[in-house]
Amino acid sequence: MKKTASQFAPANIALIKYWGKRQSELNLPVTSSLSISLPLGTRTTLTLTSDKDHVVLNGQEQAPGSTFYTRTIAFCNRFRPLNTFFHVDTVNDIPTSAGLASSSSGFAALVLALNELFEWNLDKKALSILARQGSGSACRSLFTGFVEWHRGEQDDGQDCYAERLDARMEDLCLGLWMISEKEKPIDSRRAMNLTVATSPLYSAWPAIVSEDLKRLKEAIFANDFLTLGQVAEQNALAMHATMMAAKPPILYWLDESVAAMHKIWKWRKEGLNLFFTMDAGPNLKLLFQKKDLVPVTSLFPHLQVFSLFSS
Ligand code: 2P0
Repeated sequence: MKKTASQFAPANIALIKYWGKRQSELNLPVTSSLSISLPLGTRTTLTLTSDKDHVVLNGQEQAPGSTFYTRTIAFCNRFRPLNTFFHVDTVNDIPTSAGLASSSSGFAALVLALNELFEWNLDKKALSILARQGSGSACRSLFTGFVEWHRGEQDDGQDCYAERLDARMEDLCLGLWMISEKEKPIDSRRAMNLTVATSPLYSAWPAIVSEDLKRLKEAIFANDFLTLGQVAEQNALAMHATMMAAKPPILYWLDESVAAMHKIWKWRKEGLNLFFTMDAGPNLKLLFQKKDLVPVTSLFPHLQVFSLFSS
């Protein structure tokens, strides 16, 4: 056992969304999903102390009882040695709770840091299974590139893990179009549970995902950007449709989100290969190819652009 450990994990953006659990305790999803990792993410430094637990997020001490403190310490408790306390220092280079998947990189970085601290030497599959128990989408943040999270069949979740797809799309770019960094009105965990419990459209979701996942994987392996963009955009809209039909309805979009969608559709009609995906928040993630960087950034000034496979 070491005294301190520090690890980084990338944030990931789902192209085929995870929306709904078949079992909440272990975060077992109703469907498989597929993501792309960003160069941004979370660095978590763990130190064992004899003092008391401390959780620091982006330089700010978190109050015991706050959601972030409670979820982090509950996870650490599973591995706590006798008479030992954790100092958890987490730095996100993406806004926390802005629908930019910071809980995904957060739990992945925490699991990687625990693995280093306690010298478990677990493989990526085992780490992915552990990270999933902190937050479902975290299991995809153990990897770079395209990542598939397998739904699995078992009740114990041992076949429910993520793995990297052996494929690249060299010219793929993702642009973050920030509309609001404010805390969202309902967190994604509650929103997905409410959707499963009350949305009459949810029963259509598993079949949508299985068809979209098949088409997306074919597109990735064929280096077919247009199909990738189309499928990712349709899948995101279908997810949002299921939640709009929940009772009460869940709508993360703001006026500016809808305006951005119309702008994208207008320019696509004019021949620009630009698509979007959206998560549990008002911000858009634009998908395009490197060759279109100039027209896309002139339409969306101050877009934060990531070239996903270039390094
Ligand atoms: C995703 N989201 O696939 C989807 C799309 C949000 C929209 O995974 O309850 O924080 O911790 O398993 O992983 C966000 O949900 O939920 C999420 P829990 P999580 O990225």
